[in-house]
Amino acid sequence: MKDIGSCKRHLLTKTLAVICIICSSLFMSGHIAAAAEKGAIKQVVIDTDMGWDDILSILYLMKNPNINIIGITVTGCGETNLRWGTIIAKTLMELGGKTQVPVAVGTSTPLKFDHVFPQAFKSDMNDIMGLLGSLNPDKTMNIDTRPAWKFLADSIDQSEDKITILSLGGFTNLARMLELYPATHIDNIENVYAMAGAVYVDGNVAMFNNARSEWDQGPLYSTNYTAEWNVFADPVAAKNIFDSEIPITLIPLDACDYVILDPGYIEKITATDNLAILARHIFEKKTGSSNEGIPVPIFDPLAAVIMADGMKNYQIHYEYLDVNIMDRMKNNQCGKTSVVEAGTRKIGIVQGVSQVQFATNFAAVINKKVRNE
Ligand SMILES: [Ca+2]
Repeated sequence: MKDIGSCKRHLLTKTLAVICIICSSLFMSGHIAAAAEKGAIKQVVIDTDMGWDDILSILYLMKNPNINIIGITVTGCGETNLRWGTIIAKTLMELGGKTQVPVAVGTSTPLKFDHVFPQAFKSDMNDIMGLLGSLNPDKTMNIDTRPAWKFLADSIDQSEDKITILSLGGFTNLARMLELYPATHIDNIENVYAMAGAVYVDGNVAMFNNARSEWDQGPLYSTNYTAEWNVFADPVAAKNIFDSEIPITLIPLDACDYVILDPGYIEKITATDNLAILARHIFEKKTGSSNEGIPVPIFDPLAAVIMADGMKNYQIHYEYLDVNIMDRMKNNQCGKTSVVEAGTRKIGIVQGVSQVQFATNFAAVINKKVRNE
């Protein structure tokens, strides 16, 4: 029979051991929490053609506490002319007090072909549908001296944390990086989230071309019912990226078609800072005087919200994809993205998304206070 002193000592030892375990697990969970916190903030380069939906995406990301924008790279192969796209990118950073974020300039020349948005449309986008002149930021910044592809390569190579790339305007800048800087440490890319492609649904080239007579550019465009614009703008660049080892998550038209641009978004924006007001005005313009006369998906902001983990529930599956790179004047399918049997690396394809979840998260973030001001 044990004496009472021995029992007490035993109890004390056991209690101390339990306290130690609790302390150490608290300490560990503190470490894990800190690591999770650090890991939760994504280091993002936004590669963009600076259309109306790119701007909405950037405004959302500038206000998103989970995102650190480490640079903007601009392409002139999409919705705006390169010079104006660059001015808009710079103006947005100035407007949000983020003049430390570099803006680097890409190119207006695709790897192959000359598939362009009609200049009448680009001219409307070049001054943000008439809104650019009203933006008067009180701080100014310089443009980065490196071309977009060098900036991308440097950012990927030099970052301690993995880099996330949000691709909103075709793959020209990224493809040039692969071509000119093949030694770039692409294993330091967490993922490329790209609004691009139409995998199981129709594309949007013919639909857009045929929506207005001043946008009609002939049969290369008017017969192309399969390609999505960001791939059509530089099909070879898209093919090269799909054929690479880079991890990719596509937000194609298959997903975007669920989230149609709607005037209902306007009343959800209640914040009154410069960035929220601009977002509100863009929704007003794009559903008003600059509407396309056809149902228009939200496009890029959906990719931004998914990249920023703003939507938890959506369908994604993984396939090898190829891109058609042959132009023809009848039944043109250049830029079509197709599932194929084999390839270098499977690509994540987002399909089913919730319009309600998108709208809720987008409004919640855009109504937050501006950070870093
Ligand atoms: Ca875009």
